[in-house]
Amino acid sequence: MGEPYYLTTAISYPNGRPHIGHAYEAIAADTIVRFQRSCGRDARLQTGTDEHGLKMAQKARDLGIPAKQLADEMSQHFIDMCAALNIEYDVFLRTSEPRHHRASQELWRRLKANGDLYLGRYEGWYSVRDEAFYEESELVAGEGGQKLSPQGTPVEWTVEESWFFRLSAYTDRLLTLYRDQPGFIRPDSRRNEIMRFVEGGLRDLSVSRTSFDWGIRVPGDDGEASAHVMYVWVDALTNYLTGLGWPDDPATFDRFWPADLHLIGKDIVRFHTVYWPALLMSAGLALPKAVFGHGFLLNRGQKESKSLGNVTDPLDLAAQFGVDPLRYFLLREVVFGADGSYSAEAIATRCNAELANSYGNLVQRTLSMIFKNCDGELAGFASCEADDRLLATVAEATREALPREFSALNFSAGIEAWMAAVFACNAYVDDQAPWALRKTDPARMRAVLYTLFMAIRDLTIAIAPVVPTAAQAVLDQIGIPHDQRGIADLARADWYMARVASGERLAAPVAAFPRIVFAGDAA
Ligand code: ME8
Repeated sequence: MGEPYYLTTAISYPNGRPHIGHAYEAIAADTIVRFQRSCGRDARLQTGTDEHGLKMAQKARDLGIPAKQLADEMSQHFIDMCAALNIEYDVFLRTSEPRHHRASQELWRRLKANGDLYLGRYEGWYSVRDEAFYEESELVAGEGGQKLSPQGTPVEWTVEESWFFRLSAYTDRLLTLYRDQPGFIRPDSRRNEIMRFVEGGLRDLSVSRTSFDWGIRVPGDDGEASAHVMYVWVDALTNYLTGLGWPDDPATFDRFWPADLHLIGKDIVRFHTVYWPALLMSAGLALPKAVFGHGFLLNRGQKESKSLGNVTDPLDLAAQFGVDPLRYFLLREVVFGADGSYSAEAIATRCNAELANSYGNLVQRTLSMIFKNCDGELAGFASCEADDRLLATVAEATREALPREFSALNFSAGIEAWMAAVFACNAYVDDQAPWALRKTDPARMRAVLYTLFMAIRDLTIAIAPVVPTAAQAVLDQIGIPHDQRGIADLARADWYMARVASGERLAAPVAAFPRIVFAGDAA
């Protein structure tokens, strides 16, 4: 078994159906774990739904149904989204599960035992939409002068008896963490933002509520029922531990904790890099190695909203363009960490140029020529000398550049290096014109096709984490066994020798990426 690698996404609020932002995060996370597995690691992905709190309670009340029913119905849409987008998670955690209640209460007991919880009275601004407390100084004025959170959501004045967590006591330890581990908060722009916030001084955090009961009960002394439920973020963050079986299953927990990466959006970096490490320090648990705050996806540059009428269902996009093209587009088009924009035209244009016309065409014409001109026989290649220069270009892109960039979560840069190698292969085909060599120099034609065949193997294995279904179909056509499809296996040629030895022929190829035709397509 390879080295463990534990990746988590945010757990989504199931107060509505999944939107493009949820799909984006899930696709990025799935690509990371597939890439880590391809490199030989024992990678584990956890995702799920964040089902408690006022936001869920209010939505359920508006719909006239119990909160649990809302959570049950909506979380199923998130599970369905993962299935539709080919997200290979290991755990889908719902915070309403009993095991999660147990874990959250255990965390609470530890904070209490450490002397970090005390009873007080909360008076301040709260945003239900963000499930967050804000300082007066953070608020901005909306149209008509009403107060809004920095995220632009409504806030209400809240006065309530509450448990407090001594966050202020962790200010120095948090600043030391950010200084000693510069990679803890990524990208750097988010790190600077958080450091400024913490340097400004931290107040103790209100961590329980008494005005509603849709949440996890605060454990009372001597087992008596408490009137408090936990602040939803305390319970939500604990999900990362619950999914590893904490506190009941030390074997899994010890293997995978601390997490290698919490992948989240930029709006919730504060919860993950200030509150979460402080809670873990108090509970005596190790801290995650890194938190990455990705950017927001915008629909033609605009935030999606019901009032603008521009809300896109990610599953409609997947149905229209295909799951693999959608995955490819999102990771290729947007610099990971920055905000990005998408539109149907942009998806079609990008995928047609790169997946259909470049990579797909390379595969299709190479395999067709092997099928037609060589009767699909690979045996004839055995004595061929490959063109080392082209293969060196491909190897550099697929064994070095793409893995290096993907390890650093620079998906667009990794794919760009890969694309440059695809272009080099297509230029090689045009230059060598193997179709013309059939009559004039059949031995040379075989050498050219053999070179391309090996290049396609590398290119396909490298890009498989991004476009898993299409890549697996190409690897099936080429005949690489399932257990030899990793980046770690790129140098192996034994599968090829085995194919030659068995005398198996290549079948007529099936297009990996047909051209996307869509209504707005002028071509
Ligand atoms: O924040 N583009 O849940 P959530 C990209 N329950 N990402 C986006 C986005 C967009 N337009 N909109 C949202 C929560 N996201 C909490 C998390 S974790 C312990 C609790 C991202 O359903 C957002 O940043 O509002 C977050 O990472 C994820 O989608 C879920 O958002």
